[in-house]
Amino acid sequence: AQTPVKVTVTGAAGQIGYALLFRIASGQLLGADVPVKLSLLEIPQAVKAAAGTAMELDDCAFPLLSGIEVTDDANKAFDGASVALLVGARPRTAGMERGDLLQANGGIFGPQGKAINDNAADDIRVLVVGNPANTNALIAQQHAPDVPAERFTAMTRLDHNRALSQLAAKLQVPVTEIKKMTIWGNHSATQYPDLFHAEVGGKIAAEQVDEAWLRDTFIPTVAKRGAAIIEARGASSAASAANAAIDHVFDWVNGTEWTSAAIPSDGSYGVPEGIISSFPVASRDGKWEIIQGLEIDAFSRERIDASVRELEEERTAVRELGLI
Ligand code: NAX
Repeated sequence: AQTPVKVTVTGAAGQIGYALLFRIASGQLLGADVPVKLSLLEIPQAVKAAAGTAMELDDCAFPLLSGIEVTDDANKAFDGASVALLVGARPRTAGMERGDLLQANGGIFGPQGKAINDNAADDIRVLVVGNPANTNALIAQQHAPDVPAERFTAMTRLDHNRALSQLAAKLQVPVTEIKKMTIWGNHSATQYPDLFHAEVGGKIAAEQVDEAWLRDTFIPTVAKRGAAIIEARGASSAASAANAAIDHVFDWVNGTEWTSAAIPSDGSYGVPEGIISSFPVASRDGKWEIIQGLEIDAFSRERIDASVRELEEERTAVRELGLI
């Protein structure tokens, strides 16, 4: 039988953790034939709650789940890990400045990056979900010099899935009719969901909707969907975020022709090298590749540039704070 793959989830006692762990254990993260070992990393105050979730995971008697550990020790949690889902983060609270937010997250993602560097398996793949996800991924990556830089990614798959769903509803087509959707830039309100390369029934999506809807409804609805969920549910997206994390890792490992993921830029499309920005990507042989050769018109250029500028500002800020 295949050796179980170790998957580490941080923030395991949180709401995304609760929606995520059962799906990993049931085989949806890596495939229905891949046994997994789970490692749940939490802060000391939340270890007991995470252990409670571990009891429930036991109670599912998942055939693919070969073991669970719960710990507040990052070195132990990442020891031998092949997949790390970094979900736990310091949220922005009232009155908090961006610098405070980045500082607090630097205190989490710097040490976790080092623990990954020192302990993870050679094939480690990291997905950062905790916000600000792109910059947290950059911080972790910069503390893991021995891990190939491209193994650090951040999640824009939820934004991608939201864009698919909004467009499918508008055009009254199944989501499966939509190809080549792309989210560019930062996982923030500046993100750019691009309909100029997306295709519906083989034709460009932007040509099938009116420009006002695209500009004034579609883009802001996708970009602000997180806030709308909080407003409606009284809590932030959890099951949909967990679902997107599953999609991201599954496609990374098993391959896809086209999706969106925030990966380190190689300079493509004018995005400064090293910045962890969302791109149209394919996954081949277990590696993300930026899809090349797309023509970017002025409308898209302006929006991609604005989001990338925000990422550059975040990178400058974490440099000035000495976090990278
Ligand atoms: P919760 O507050 O429910 O859970 C977070 C958990 O992380 C808590 O149990 C906390 O104890 C733990 N934690 C904090 N610091 C930790 C550390 N140093 N090591 C290990 N665990 C630690 O938040 P939840 O709703 O689960 O959201 C988690 C993160 O996902 C947030 O940063 C949130 O902003 C982000 N999101 C990102 C999304 C994306 O698309 N990239 C969408 C959903 C979500 O908003």
